[in-house]
Amino acid sequence: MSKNIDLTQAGIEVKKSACYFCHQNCGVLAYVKDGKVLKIEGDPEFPTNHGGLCCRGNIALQHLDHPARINYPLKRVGKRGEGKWEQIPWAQAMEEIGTKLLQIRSEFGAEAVATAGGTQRTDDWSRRRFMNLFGSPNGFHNSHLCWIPTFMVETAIYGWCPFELDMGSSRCLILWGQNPGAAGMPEMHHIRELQEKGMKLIVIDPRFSETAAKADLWLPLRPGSDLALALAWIHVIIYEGLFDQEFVANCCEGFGELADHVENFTPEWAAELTWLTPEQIRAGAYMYAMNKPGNIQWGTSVDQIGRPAGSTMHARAILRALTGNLDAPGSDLLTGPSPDFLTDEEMEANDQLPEEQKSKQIGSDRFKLVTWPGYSKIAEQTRKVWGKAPTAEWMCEAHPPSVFRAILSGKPYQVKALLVSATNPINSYGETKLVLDALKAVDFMVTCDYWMTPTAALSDYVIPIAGALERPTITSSYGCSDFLLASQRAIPPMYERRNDYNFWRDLGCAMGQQEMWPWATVEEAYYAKIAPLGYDIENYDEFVERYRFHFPEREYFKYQRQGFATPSGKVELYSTVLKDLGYPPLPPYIGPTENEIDDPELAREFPLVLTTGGGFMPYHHSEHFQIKEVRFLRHEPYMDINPATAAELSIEDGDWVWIETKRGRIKQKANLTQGIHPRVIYTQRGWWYPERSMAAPELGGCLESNTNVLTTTADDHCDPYSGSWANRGLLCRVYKLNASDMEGK
Ligand SMILES: Nc1nc2c(c(=O)[nH]1)N[C@H]1C(S)=C(S)[C@@H](COP(=O)(O)OP(=O)(O)OC[C@H]3O[C@@H](n4cnc5c(=O)[nH]c(N)nc54)[C@H](O)[C@@H]3O)O[C@H]1N2
Ligand SMILES: Nc1nc2c(c(=O)[nH]1)N[C@H]1C(S)=C(S)[C@@H](COP(=O)(O)OP(=O)(O)OC[C@H]3O[C@@H](n4cnc5c(=O)[nH]c(N)nc54)[C@H](O)[C@@H]3O)O[C@H]1N2
Ligand code: SF4
Ligand SMILES: [Mo]
Repeated sequence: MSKNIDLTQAGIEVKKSACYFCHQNCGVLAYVKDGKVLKIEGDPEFPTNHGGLCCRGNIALQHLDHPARINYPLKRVGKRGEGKWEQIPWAQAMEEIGTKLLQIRSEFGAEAVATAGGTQRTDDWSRRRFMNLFGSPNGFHNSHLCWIPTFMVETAIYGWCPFELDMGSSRCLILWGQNPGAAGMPEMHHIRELQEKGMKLIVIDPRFSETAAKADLWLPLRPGSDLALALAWIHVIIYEGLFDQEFVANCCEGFGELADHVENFTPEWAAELTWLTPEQIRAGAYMYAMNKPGNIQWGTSVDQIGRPAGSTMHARAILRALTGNLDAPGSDLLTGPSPDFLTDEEMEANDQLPEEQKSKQIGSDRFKLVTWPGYSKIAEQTRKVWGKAPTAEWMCEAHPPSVFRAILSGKPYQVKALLVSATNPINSYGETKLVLDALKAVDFMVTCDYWMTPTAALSDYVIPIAGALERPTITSSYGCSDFLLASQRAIPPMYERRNDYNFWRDLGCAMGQQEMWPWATVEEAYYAKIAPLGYDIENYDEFVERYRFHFPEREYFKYQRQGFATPSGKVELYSTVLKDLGYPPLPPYIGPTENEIDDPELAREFPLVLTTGGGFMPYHHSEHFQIKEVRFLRHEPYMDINPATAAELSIEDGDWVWIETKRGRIKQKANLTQGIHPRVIYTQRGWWYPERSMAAPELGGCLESNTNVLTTTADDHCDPYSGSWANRGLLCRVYKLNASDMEGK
């Protein structure tokens, strides 16, 4: 917008909004006249994107009033999945849904109602609040695949999880299964600047990803074998004397036991398991341990490797501690939850959920870390030191695959209703056929979304949700970081769309929860959240306009003053929290969820190693497939295969191929690339075809190219600590489509 025009005189307001199409939440300026957004652009003053927006951020206006958006509450009138809907008023929808949920509660108990969520996109503390007041412990997300297990393992070991890296003076950054080159562009820009100042970059990724291409050291390991690498690094750092002797002596418990434990985990031992050479393994350990301070950035991969995930997180956490890269300038910071504003946990009303109901949380008998048993233990420690607990929504959840199984089997008890908000489980949860069966079988389902997704299409009610430009946002990692960034609505919600907050509040009020929902709007709730900051402001919008951010003063080495939030007050290399929960106190070696060494017979049938997902441009999970400006950029699904492997299988570049695991098969097109090991296959995630019929059984072609048909959620494939399931490090086979398969292609 030209700087020469007097915007006020022209009747144009500039609103400080944010993009919500990925976690980066880039700052957006929205130019609004007469209630209409005329134009958007990146906010040049925003600290992360500095005015830039990616191809998704740039289509916010097309998203706002896209013809396929759901604008009014829809009530099913035909059979489930038939695609026949009646438009009803918002209040009627809340009334009817509320009545049904109360009926279910009186007949089957509150625990018969579950909620499913996705990655962090909304004010999920309000969902938790609703569930606590209703009395059900069975809320869950697929964030089991996305940092939550990492957070809880690390918090068990050193009392918080460093999700804030102090990279400014870092000399070495490890991106462990992380690819900001495609999944976090603003962060990638920052990393490139730091590399220019001399920071070394290590990338651990089986693919020669956008980020691996910029690394000083690229470690292309076998998918799912991260644990062997981490254990071998611990071995090298201890036995070659590279550890920080002072930090270990003063701040860590269990070093002697750890040294004994890793004695045989040599680089030579790990080489066979990781497909790296002992020299590559040593080079990584040397680079990290000898270039201090350094960081290990979290990436989703380790949360997604299933069975060895928890142990891998433990081993990775130990690496930070051994090198003293914790809470020191330039290293990984233990910030704790904000003491200055109300965290999400303080908005959740967790004290309203009776103990008896907590004990019914599905999966908490087996997967203890991210359910009430582990959460309570960890929250008790963090409260002592930080004065606050981690967010319970996300960190304390029912085990999703077990809830889907409960719907189908009635065990441990019947689950009758599922409230789905901000997720498309058919595409993004594991083992799609299980999810699909459960969604078809559940008695009552409500979905809150922008679009008629395959999941929404199977629902009894679909609730229209307001998008990024229609809602205020507070960005604060899973509701428990020490900083916040605040943005405002550009315009009020269009049509009968509402924010997710209003859905949970209005539903709660329709069921008698009025007294517990004092804030009529999200802005009022946010104002309550930030009021303790003590700014001279009258309302939330004023905070956004005048301040927009709250970044506390950095304080390093806080543990010297307050200790670590663990039972001993030290970093527990030997973890008593894990031990008390029945898990190994030191990280045992566990092979990839499916692998050629433990199961050679399976490997004969499925000789290739599969890794699924990894964010890729232009999509965000299963979103944006209906927006032509985005779809145009990549209109068909692709899997990566090495040309040598493709030649053996007579596959040419661009051929449609089947990718098959024990769970099922899907079609994607072959992308022949040297950037992947000859024994590894990488599939794209998220794919469905909104242009096809959304009625069952087609449901937008949701099984055809959907990589989660291939993944596994069997109990013994899940991480025993957290229950996260396996998307990476599986066994598969690949073959060309035959003539009859090609119909319609
Ligand atoms: N195989 C495999 N599976 C994976 C992954 C992988 O790498 N491989 N990655 C995992 C990861 S890291 C994550 S985070 C999850 C993501 O999983 P999900 O978050 O479930 O992602 P989506 O499938 O895109 O579903 C999100 C839905 O929410 C809607 N939506 C967006 N914003 C809002 C909002 O504000 N309110 C409401 N009510 N709806 C909204 C979108 O339209 C979309 O339909 O997937 C996981 N699944
Ligand atoms: N474009 C785009 N950006 C996104 C998203 C998106 O869907 N699309 N999703 C957002 C979300 S919710 C999240 S959580 C972040 C996640 O972003 P990241 O943490 O970067 O994780 P991914 O992109 O899932 O995977 C990163 C890399 O892991 C590699 N990898 C695969 N298997 C393994 C393995 O077994 N071990 C190791 N070490 N590496 C492996 C993949 O090749 C990939 O390059 O991205 C966010 N940004
Ligand atoms: S989708 Fe693009 S513009 Fe939007 S927050 Fe993510 S990186 Fe920023
Ligand atoms: Mo994620």
